[in-house]
Amino acid sequence: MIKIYGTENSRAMRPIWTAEEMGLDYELIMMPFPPRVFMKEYLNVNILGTVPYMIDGDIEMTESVAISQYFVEKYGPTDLQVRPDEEDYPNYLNWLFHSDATLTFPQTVVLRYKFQEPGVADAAVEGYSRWFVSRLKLLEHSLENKEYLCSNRFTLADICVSYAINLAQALGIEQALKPNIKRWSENLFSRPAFIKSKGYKYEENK
Ligand SMILES: N[C@@H](CCC(=O)N[C@@H](CS)C(=O)NCC(=O)O)C(=O)O
Repeated sequence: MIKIYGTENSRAMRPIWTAEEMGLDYELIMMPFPPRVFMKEYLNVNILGTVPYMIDGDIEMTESVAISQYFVEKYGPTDLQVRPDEEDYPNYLNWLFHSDATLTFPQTVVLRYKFQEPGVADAAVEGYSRWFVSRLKLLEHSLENKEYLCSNRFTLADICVSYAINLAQALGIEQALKPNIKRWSENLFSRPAFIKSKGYKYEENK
């Protein structure tokens, strides 16, 4: 059975949300954050100590977007996947990579220095918050008169990109909620599969 390791509100939400949308059968192991500090034995499972981590038979993966893409391609067919013969396929790929390499990356710096090591690098919190907000220009522009990012339907691109907006809210980067992004993300965040994936918590001594 598929096994996903995660922590609350982390990038593990991408594959968890995807699995919930697809109705996949999977085992979820929720941990305290960061697990490399509060659950050191996790380093024996994932040498990086990061989440998500996914095991499916002999397959082990560490990247939230790649795991989500693996689910739709391996366990589809599903409309979450935009296929290579669809017009929006290049766009879809671009959004999948953009979601983590361009959007979540600066947020990681904010998370670390705003909440985990406050006072150590306040200028980085300020600078990378601004970096993140300025990188949202493409998203805000692309959502003009559109309900979804690709192919006029809800896809993995919406899941992977909107996770960064969910994280922005958790990090207190309110400038992220530009009008189109706000409308689009509110719609996505009302989906039962999103609500379920956000609700998974670590429970001590469970
Ligand atoms: N690019 C990876 C990054 C994974 C990652 O850094 N996850 C964060 C949580 S969102 C983490 O595990 N941080 C804890 C740590 O670095 O110890 C992905 O998309 O899955």
